[in-house]
Amino acid sequence: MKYNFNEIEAKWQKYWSENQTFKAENNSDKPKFYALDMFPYPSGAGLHVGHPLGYIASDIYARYKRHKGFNVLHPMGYDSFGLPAEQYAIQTGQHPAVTTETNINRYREQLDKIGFSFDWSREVRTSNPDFYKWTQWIFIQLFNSWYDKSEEKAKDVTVLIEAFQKNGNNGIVAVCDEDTPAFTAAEWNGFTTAEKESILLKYRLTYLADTEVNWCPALGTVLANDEIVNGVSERGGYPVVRKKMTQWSMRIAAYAERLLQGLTQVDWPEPLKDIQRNWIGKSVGAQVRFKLMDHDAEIPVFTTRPDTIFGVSFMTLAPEHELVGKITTEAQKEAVAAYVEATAKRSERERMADVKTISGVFTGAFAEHPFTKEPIPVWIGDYVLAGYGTGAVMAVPCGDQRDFDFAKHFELPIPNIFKDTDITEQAFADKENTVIDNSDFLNGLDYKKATAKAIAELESIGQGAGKINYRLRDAVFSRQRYWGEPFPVYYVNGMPKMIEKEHLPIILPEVEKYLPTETGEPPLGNARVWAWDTNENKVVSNEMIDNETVFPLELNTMPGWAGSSWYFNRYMDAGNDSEFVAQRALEYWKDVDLYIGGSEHATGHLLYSRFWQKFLFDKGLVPVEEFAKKLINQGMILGTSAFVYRLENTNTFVSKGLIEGRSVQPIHADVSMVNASDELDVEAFRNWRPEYSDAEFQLEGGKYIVGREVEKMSKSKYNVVSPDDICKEYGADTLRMYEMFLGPLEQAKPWNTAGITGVYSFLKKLWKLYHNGDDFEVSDAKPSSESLKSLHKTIRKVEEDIDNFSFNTSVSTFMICVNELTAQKCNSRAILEPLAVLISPYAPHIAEELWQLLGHNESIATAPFPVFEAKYLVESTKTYPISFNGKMRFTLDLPADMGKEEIEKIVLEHEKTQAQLEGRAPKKVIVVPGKIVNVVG
Ligand code: ANZ
Repeated sequence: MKYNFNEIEAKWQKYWSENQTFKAENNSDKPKFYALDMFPYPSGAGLHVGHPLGYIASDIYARYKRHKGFNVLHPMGYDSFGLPAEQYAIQTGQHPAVTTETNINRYREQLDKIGFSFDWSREVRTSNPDFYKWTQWIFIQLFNSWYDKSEEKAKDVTVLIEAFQKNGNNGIVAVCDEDTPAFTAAEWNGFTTAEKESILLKYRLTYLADTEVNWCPALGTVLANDEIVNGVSERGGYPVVRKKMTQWSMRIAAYAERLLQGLTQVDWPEPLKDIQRNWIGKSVGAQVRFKLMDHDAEIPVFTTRPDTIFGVSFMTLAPEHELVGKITTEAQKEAVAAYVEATAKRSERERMADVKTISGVFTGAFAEHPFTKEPIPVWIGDYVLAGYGTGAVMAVPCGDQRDFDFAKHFELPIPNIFKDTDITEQAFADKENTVIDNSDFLNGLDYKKATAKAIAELESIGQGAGKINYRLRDAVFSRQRYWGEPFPVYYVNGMPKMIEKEHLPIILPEVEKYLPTETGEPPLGNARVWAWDTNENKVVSNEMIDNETVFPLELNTMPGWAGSSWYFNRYMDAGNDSEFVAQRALEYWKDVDLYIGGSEHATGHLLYSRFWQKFLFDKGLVPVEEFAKKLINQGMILGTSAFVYRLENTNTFVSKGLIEGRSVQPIHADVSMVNASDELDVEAFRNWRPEYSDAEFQLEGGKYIVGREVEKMSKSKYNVVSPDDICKEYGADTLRMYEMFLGPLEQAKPWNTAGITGVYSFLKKLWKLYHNGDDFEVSDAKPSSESLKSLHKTIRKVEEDIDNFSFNTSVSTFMICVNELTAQKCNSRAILEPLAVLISPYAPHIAEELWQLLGHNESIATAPFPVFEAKYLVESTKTYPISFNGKMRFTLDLPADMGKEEIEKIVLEHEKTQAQLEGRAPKKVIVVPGKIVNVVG
């Protein structure tokens, strides 16, 4: 019987689906294992062979764990809100829900063909109301919570209100303390409801605020920092400008320290952790307040070097700093205004990246040095960022490169406060190891001591304190989009109110147009039925808005990262209609044991979801603080693009070998038109595009040879290979094994379809082992010791490999094993049965088929993993070198457990020994068992 993979694979895919083979149990005595993939955005282009790489790896692991006796949760779903469906809707009028559904169906079909062991009964889609109902609910939980710094924990806002009623905000330690005025209980109780609400908004974990946002006019939306690459939008590459808008924000900055500390608890790749650490950007230093001369105001600055306080010779404010307007003198007004306007046009990133251009303007104002009381000129300069620290610096030109450059440029004084250090040397990196000089009470102290002393002195005069600063900013949570989760929020006199849980989900309304309105409101501004009736508790027509019982609903939607920040919890109990997850399910599954996905989510999804998880943990809603114990970033599969070369301004294409010295333009050709020898199917190329229909070709040796280049696999580069084609031609088992065979999971590697035949032949060879000609045939005879050795070597290596996520090396181990068993003509059931289980995580269809042929009635999925036994690897014979007077003359294979005397006897009787001795009697025979025999004669 031939290895008919098409038939076998279809048969088992049907079997698995009908028998719900991979359905995970929420009530099980087995230990749990949760293997998760980052769920895909279902794009219109479908999957290419790069996409399933991580899914195959996690599937191998999930299947392996089932063989090992675990109850495995291996779910899949769709991150189905997002921009592409919306942009398609803008262009075609097609409802995003419709395109999303079509794309999901296509994804599902493709995934099914690869034979994943997903529990589809738990599928989630972030755009489904039964899912986003709970996203809305979590948003409400965040709104109803504040962060108690004294306990480092989120708490209910009702606790805060009670405290305010009793003691005002005295004794409350919250993130917003610096910009929240102190009030007493009496004052609080005297505030109007609106005043109370606006104070509470400063504490809530999600809050409305006027924030400076990254506005992308072309996309008509706000973008998060991680959605901007090199100053332009990641999607589409459009310019981004800064703009003030009222937006929902998430107080992720409150969790900065815990997000940092939590990294020590998880087994995630070190480079990814580093990216998160840098993004959080912890700096230890001090906040120092400089009094302004001639104004009743202070400039607070954040510095990491309070020890350099006596080196301050000027101060610099960010041009956007709120004091700039107040303190600028008449004489400087014009210059300052012009400078402020010029910087507004530059993005924060541009300003950070630009270290060469030195620019700034003097405000005319002076601050007073906290100790010397000397006047310090106050400048503005765009190297100081408005959004970091306090947006102002104490400039120390002898300690900081940018301050130094600025001082030189504007001829400001550069006082030296370091002992035995020539400041023109610019050894800034090493200033921490120097000793302070010219600094009054800090003289003679090293960096550490001077820092502590400076902070203590600042505290004693009431002008500063130690401070830790984080670069992590609160995350803007509003998007001016249609295809996202609606907020469960309506507005009463401009104040946001939450809709109660019983009335969720608030379903996305229908709109006629998916574009912003003419008045610049987000797309939901086009909805006619988008008002909240507080009597009926339902969404009603806008015409009914009376601002008494019917109020306008929020027009923004949530960002792409909302649903993905908690979906992993939903899989534990996906169908639950009354809770986001039942506590019992959470207690059993707890967290993700293995999470596989791309490293590009380091500062987006993987940070936001850690933040939400910590919040849910604080509220007692989830049992663990970190949602994923282990994470692996799979490397990208690269495409091998093909290029044709067009002679400039002609329709003539020149074969690769003939292009030298000619002026040609390389053009991507679809790789499906090129064979393994890089030869282009010229007819197919002519038919590809109308503009190539009359293309001329200059051939070499009668062929058109294309150029090849390895690039990111992408539809736009025409280098994508579809998994469907591979499955059709070679089968899913071959695809799965080949994807693993390409190289280590974490590394980037080019796809090369030509290499796949090796894996395909291997599976045919495996199939043959179980067959005699056309007939399935295994024997019940005792296996040979060689076969047992081949099998157990393989068990040991494959188990070790899977445990180390080294899937590529297992594939070659299987190849060696099958070659050995073939050479041994092994067809023993005792070998071939465990072999089927061993290979089933990698090639599950063929394994199931063989398992059935071996006489089993149940799926192989939970058959116990073969147990390695070391005894089979013990060598049964030993090759002895036989020496005469120290010179090796020949070798002899003897049983490994043979004793000294017997060895000596056999060696001496051997004809080659007789020939060496030529009748002489040996003086001595030295036998080292297991090693060597030396005859001294
Ligand atoms: C005085 C000083 C002396 C500083 C010295 C450095 C060296 P990190 O580590 O990134 O936190 N700074 C503070 N706020 C800033 C802002 N909004 N824009 C640009 N620079 C700002 O760096 C903190 C240091 O960066 C602070 O310490 C401040 O300069 C500057 F020898 O203060 B330093």
